Amino acid sequence: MNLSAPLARRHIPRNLFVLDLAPRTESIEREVVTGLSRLPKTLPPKLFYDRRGAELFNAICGTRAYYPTRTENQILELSAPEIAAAIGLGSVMIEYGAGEIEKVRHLLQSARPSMYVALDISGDQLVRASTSLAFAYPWLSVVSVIGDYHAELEAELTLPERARRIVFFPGSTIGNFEPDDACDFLRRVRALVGEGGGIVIGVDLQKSIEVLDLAYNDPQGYTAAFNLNVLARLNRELDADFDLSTFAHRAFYNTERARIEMHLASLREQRVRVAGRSFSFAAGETIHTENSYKYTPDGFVSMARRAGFNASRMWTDPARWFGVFFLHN
Ligand code: AVI
Repeated sequence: MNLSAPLARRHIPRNLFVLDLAPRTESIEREVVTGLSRLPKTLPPKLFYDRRGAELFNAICGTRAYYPTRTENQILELSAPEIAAAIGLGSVMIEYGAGEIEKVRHLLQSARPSMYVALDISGDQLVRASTSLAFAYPWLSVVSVIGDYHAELEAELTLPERARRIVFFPGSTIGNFEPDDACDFLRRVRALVGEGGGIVIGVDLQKSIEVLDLAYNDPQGYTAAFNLNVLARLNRELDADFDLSTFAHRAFYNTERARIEMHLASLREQRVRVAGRSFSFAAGETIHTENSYKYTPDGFVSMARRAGFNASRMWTDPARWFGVFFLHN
């Protein structure tokens, strides 16, 4: 993306700064080849979010079956004044996985941060969404960083020294991390926000298997298309030859591990070429594409404690399907 081109520049508001720290294709290739060489085969969930994947994810969020988005939005809307009071005025807000940059809008008016940093792997969507945010909030300094969770923000960006740092991590994306990685992520957030800082984080809570299974098998088929789109992406970007009609979406709740698992099942025995290598699939063999862990409030708070946060507060909905936590010291 060449943002310095005159045409592009004219559409970038003055209060927006864009930084591209996206992982290069070579590193994606390495991760894909490693994942497909494992048994069981895996692919990293960040591959979901190319342009089409981001569109499909937005479609999922709008379905009746996928309750997390609307439930979290309701919590944020109802509790915005309390959450904003907990955050305090004039902070630097850093949102990981900002996507369409919608949820933070619930908090901006009352928390009035001095700077908002949005980080997301899906560059086109991020630039479009942060441009519209910067136009809508001309008083706010907006920085959009194209990159994944490992982007070294502080090495690339000078954050204001004295403002309180608040990470905003809605959507229960923490559920897509393995529990140890989730704890490490919270530890890194704690180091980034420092003494006095905190994190507002959305967490999907444990509930009935029927509700969970339906959320990842929506009747419209958006989740299936989202899952299969990964193979279309590999065909395009890594010169792969997956025949999408020979793979099927599978999603189910694993009760023992308290997680939804998403897989792509090969419907027949076959060989597929990816990045110049050949991978064989038995009939029924799956590629494990995502885990989405579901927490209990106590389980999540004890993980936050292990990560070093010693104070927490939770806002939830009447059915206690979703929790928005504020963790700080
Ligand atoms: C982004 N993440 C929190 C979603 C989830 O629910 O785990 C991704 C998703 N996968 C299928 N549907 C939604």
